[in-house]
Amino acid sequence: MVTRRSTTVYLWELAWILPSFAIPVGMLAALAVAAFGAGINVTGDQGRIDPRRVAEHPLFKEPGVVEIAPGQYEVRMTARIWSFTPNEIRVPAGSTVHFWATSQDLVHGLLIPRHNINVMLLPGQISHAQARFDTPGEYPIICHEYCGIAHHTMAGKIIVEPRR
Ligand SMILES: [Cu+2]
Repeated sequence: MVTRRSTTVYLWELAWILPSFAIPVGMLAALAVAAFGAGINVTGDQGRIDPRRVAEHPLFKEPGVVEIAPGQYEVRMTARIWSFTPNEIRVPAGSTVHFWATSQDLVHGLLIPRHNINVMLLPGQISHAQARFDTPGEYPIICHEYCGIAHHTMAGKIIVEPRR
């Protein structure tokens, strides 16, 4: 007598097993695209400093914009109620800007719309993020962590000048 083996069970198993492989593989691919393709990165542990002595730290002694290499700029930024220092940044189009920022008092945010900058600024925690500015124009720098009564006034701007 020949016993017929039904394949139905295997098909159902496959129907569950395949997505259980495909979903994590798809998520891993999305992560790789976000990290390496779109340049989305999370800030790592760039170090902690005493928030009361931010002004003494070599990185934040003189907040401002420094050209570190051709087309590469470093912004050393401090945040406090309710302002960013510097609050106006000028770079030529095509620049990569490395932001080093920290907060001197409470939790602030550093958000630059249409760019991959979305950082929480914690008191005494050094944050780092970088973005490329290719299109000339004016981009707002926004504090997007509620930081008190005048939170809505806490803003700055990045002016991307046409390439000379
Ligand atoms: Cu703020």
